[in-house]
Amino acid sequence: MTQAEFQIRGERLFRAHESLILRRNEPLPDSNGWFERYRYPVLTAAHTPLFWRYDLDGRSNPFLMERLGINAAFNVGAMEWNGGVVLMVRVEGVDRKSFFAVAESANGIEGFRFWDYPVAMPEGADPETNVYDMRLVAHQDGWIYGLFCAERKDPAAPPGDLSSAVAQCGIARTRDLKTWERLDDLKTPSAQQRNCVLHPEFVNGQYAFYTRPQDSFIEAGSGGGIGWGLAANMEHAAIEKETIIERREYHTINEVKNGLGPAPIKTEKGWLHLAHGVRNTAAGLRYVLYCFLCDLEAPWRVIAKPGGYFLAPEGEERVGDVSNVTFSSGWVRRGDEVLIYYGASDTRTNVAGTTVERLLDYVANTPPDPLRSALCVQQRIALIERNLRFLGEKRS
Ligand code: BGC
Ligand code: BMA
Repeated sequence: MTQAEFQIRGERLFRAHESLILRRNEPLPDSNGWFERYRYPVLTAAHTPLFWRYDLDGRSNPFLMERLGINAAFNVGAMEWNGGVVLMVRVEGVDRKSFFAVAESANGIEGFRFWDYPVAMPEGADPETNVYDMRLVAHQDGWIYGLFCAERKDPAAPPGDLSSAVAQCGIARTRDLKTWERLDDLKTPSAQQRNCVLHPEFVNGQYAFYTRPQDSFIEAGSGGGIGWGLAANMEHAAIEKETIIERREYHTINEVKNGLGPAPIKTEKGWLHLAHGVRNTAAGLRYVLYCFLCDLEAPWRVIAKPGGYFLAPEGEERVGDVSNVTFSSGWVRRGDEVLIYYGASDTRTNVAGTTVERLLDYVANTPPDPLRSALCVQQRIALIERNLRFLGEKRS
């Protein structure tokens, strides 16, 4: 490659990257009233800075090739930051290892730009192989906590098994999202943990956690669903008693697994939750998002839970490294507005917009899953009768 060609290729790369970041986003025409999806993903692998991937020096990289490729940018934590929005992104290299990096935008729907450096998360005494899916929580105690999955190869796996792992909840805290203090992994009565989330307020003077106990790496097994437990401190957080507050059910959207998404949003009607539910199919696992509401004073008590999913993979979201997956670990409340960030098929990050008022109406007035076809038909007939009566009255 001549110097001139190198130059032209470089300029083209930078122009394309900049126009991707400056691309305007727009809400898609309303679907069913629960939320509006935005047209474009807010983050993809291509959004990561070119200087994270290329060696930009023609002497050491005469072909201007990528030296450290990025595979995906998904499953983000989220919070407000200086009047804008920051996402704590699960960035995955082409080597399959994930790490965390902050991307910031003024309005939360477009213009996300990564900070110059990814997070250099300190390792603990027993270094993990992979970290992913951080939930960011600005806690009442003044710290910003990141809870994430820390995954290590299962030491008990037989020699030929290079897949079995042990998943635990890693914990770190920061004030500026740049310097992180690593704390002990969360201790619970369960063999493994994924999808642990810190409740933003003290409960009875203690730190409160949502957990997701599991027997082994993939199977939730006897781990019946989303758990709840208290810990006296964060430095050596240990939950002695883990109670299941949101159970998996046969033949529902979360029959195989479920887990909390982001930390709940506090409203006057209760704590609003977004979770994921997983079922198995002949085509593999299907991950969808669902909502429920918990009591304001007793956050471990579910008081409303609409039947079925809230958001499921659609269109190109359905396809990616792990297809048929929507997964959320971050949302942001700005006034009445709520921006829901969700990973699509373990590849990219999308956003949907709604409001607290609409979400509260949705959780309060969407009928629960009656768990049997016959009862589902009755539920629907009740709606049809009400509507036909109403339409008849309107006509006469
Ligand atoms: C992957 C996660 C996945 C988990 C369970 C991990 O190795 O990194 O994305 O959720 O396995 O399948
Ligand atoms: C999980 C999660 C996610 C991922 C999903 C689908 O268990 O923790 O990281 O999106 O599997 O692969």
